[in-house]
Amino acid sequence: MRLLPLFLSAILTVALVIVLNMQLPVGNSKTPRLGYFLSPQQGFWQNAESVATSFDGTVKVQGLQGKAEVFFDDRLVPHIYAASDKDAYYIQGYLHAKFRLWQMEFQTRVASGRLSEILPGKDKLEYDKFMRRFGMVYGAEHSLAAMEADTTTKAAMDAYTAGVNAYISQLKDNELPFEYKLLDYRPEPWTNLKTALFLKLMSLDLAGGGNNDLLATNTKNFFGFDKYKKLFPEAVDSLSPIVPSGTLFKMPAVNPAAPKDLDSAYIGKTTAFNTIAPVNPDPNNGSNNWTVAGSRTQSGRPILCNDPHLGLNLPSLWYEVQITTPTHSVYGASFPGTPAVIIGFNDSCAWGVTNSERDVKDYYEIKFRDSTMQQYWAEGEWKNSSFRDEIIKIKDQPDNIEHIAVTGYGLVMYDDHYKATDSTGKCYAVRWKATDSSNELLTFCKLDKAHNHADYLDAISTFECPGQNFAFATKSGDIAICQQGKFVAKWNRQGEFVMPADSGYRWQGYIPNAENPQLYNPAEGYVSSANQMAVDSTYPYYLGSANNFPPYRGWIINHKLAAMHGITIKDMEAMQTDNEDVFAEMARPVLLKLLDQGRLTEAEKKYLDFYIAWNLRDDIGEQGPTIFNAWWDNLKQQTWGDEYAQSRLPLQAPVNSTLLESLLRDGNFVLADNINTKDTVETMKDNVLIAFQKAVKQLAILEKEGKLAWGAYKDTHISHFTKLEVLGRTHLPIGGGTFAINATRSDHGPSWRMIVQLTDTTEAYAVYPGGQSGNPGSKYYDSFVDKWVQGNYYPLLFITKEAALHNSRIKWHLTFTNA
Ligand SMILES: *C1O[C@H](CO)[C@@H](O)[C@H](O)[C@H]1NC(C)=O
Ligand SMILES: *[C@@H]1O[C@H](CO)[C@@H](O)[C@H](O)[C@H]1NC(C)=O
Ligand SMILES: *[C@@H]1O[C@H](CO)[C@@H](O)[C@H](O)[C@H]1NC(C)=O
Ligand SMILES: *[C@@H]1O[C@H](CO)[C@@H](O)[C@H](O)[C@H]1NC(C)=O
Ligand SMILES: *[C@@H]1O[C@H](CO)[C@@H](O)[C@H](O)[C@H]1NC(C)=O
Ligand SMILES: CC(=O)N[C@H]1CO[C@H](CO)[C@@H](O)[C@@H]1O
Repeated sequence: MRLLPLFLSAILTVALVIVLNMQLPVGNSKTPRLGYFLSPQQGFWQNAESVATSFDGTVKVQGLQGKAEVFFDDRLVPHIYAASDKDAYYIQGYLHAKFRLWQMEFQTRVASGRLSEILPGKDKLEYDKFMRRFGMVYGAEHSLAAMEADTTTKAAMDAYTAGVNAYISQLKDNELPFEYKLLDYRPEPWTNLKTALFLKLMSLDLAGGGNNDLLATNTKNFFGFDKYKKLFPEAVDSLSPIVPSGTLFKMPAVNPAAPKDLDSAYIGKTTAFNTIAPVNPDPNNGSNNWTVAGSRTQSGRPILCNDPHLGLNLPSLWYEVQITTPTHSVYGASFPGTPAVIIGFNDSCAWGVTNSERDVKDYYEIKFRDSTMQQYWAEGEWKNSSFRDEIIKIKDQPDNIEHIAVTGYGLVMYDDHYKATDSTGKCYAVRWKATDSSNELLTFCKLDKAHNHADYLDAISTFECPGQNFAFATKSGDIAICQQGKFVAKWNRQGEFVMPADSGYRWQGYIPNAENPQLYNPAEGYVSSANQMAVDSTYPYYLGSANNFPPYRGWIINHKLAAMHGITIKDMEAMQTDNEDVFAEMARPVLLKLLDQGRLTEAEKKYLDFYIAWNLRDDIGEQGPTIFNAWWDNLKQQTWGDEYAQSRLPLQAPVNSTLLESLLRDGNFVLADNINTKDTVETMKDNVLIAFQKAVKQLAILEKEGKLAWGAYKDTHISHFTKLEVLGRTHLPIGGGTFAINATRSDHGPSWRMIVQLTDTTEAYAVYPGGQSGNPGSKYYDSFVDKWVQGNYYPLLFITKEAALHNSRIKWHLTFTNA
């Protein structure tokens, strides 16, 4: 019952959070039943789990093909031994529900725009509308059809759903997860559609790249296309791509033609758009992964490393599991909400996944004939639209109906009823690849069973959206990487801005899988990806503006790997938690060159000295990263804040690499002048000085507050979904940063660190910032956090059933039999 004091303080906070964040009406009958929440028999007290809780037992269920055994190890990782794949997925569903039910359900509620049912409030309704109009449910329905048309994935989902529901049906009121009691609702039955919705939520989160069409359109209109191109270039100088420069690419199979009216109808056209999509995935939802071949390792066998960087939440996005059936045996990270292992290894191979950041959604301007939206103008004629009504149920209130027009250019997301923009009556449709039918689950079901490179290629071949980099290695010594997805073959800058609904602007075709960026046993002896552009500019297809692809982590990983030999697991651990800040390293010489040090006061010089003395690592106790961040942020503001302040509409800002590379080229930047000073023309020298002086003022305050050291300044935390502070872990003492391989920011970072060495006996290590249980009253709620904070790993136990019976790390035994 270690969490009792925590819960006492939680009660006070709960009331506040409900009032402040959840905006429930206060003091009337609609507040949650606090009496129920506090009741000793039913309420949250029942969720506290004793440290000595046993997970032994026998569960009677229906529909298993055979008896199944689950052995939990000392970290509460289940090792599932089942008579068939179906049984294993059934038990995986049961265990996901047993340990993570609220999270699974809540995430699919978010995905399907159903928050208002449990949490009324204008902000929740806005969120729900966004999800519906963006096509989350529409897309999930299409994917579900594809997943159910395939016998493998249909069987996996059916079994998984039955397993989740078996748990829900056995759940007693007093055992309901804490969050249900807090928010006063009950779980509903799981469905295959919910699994599809969960996967769509991942597509949305990982579709960070190219998500700024509306902002980019405003920005292009505000500056004009010529200046826009300088602010948002197509290439970066410091790129170290996944496929090495100099690789010869084949002639492209698809040659998209740019429309003839490009200048008048697209690039030069101005359309004001003042809405920003309320849900913008973090552009840093990225990751690192790399694989080194036996030629570079001490063991002579490949090592694969993966750490997907995502938002840090408790409970974690991941749930660790081993699944063993007569057809396969696999270990790794799974998604509560989805059957199979997503990132992991088996006896033959290991794989990891990172985000491709490619642009998979585009917006079209739609002109309707009248307000009924029944006909829209496209390709020189009036075309009929169809409709989709999305009914949003609101707790204790009448339903809200979103009447959404469906066009040949996608769902009409923005119209007169939703964030209407200008008086011209124009509407905007969104064409999102994830709303097409595709079967991403099949990829993971097949990877779990893969033995060799051919199996891997077959497994990933059906993966369409969101594009991912799949890193791969086998015991036989193969290494590979592929940026896989069904990517649209685009003409230059297609889909960067809102497009007219006309044939030349449609998606004209897809890049064949064989032409996706990929490597198989390259001479370099390693493959890696870290969200950078996958290829250089000789690749025959347009990838999207360089804005979407941060180059720095990829640069440092490739440079380090190229210099390493005799690599061991310890080397890889050290590299995954490496804090070298390569962006700061590239920036320091040019910043110091541009800074007129003669004009600094003594007080300012003090901070400059700290900065010069900095070892260029984002280590926890360093002051340099804080000084650099403050300086750089002020520099951006000083450089373009004046121009951006003049816009009535929201704009998109250039990325760090664009400014830095411009400085490195000629010490200049296109927006250097301060347009508010009419008589003088400022240069970047002026901006660098003013920015430093402004930064020092902020730094002096930080220093007084004791926050000059990087760890204190960055203040990493892991929040519970409800943002209840007592349920999260705050003020974590860790280093790392956006540009370091150790990409830990304040609320974002490596979500599953895994290292697998493919020796005869697989050696695998991993850690994630969470714990196996979603119950805040359990000791396993956050049991891995400290290890993760220290940058350490757990050795993973991948064992046969016979070995499990005698292994000292196995603590509990749960048997499943048919009732
Ligand atoms: C590999 O890197 C890509 C980004 O290039 C990222 O999307 C993916 O999650 C990474 N995979 C691993 C296993 O870290
Ligand atoms: C991606 O980033 C957003 C914004 O930071 C965050 O809310 C979301 O949880 C991230 N996605 C995942 C899967 O962590
Ligand atoms: C469009 O709808 C109108 C009436 O709603 C109908 O008369 C017409 O045949 C439809 N056109 C097409 C191409 O379906
Ligand atoms: C740009 O650089 C600043 C450091 O000054 C950093 O805080 C920010 O996260 C960077 N932006 C991106 C998108 O990486
Ligand atoms: C890297 O990040 C981890 C947290 O994930 C942190 O514990 C560790 O201290 C960092 N490494 C270094 C060298 O700071
Ligand atoms: C630890 C474990 O379960 N190993 C199994 C991995 O899969 C192979 C078959 O592909 C089995 O032979 C191993 O026993």
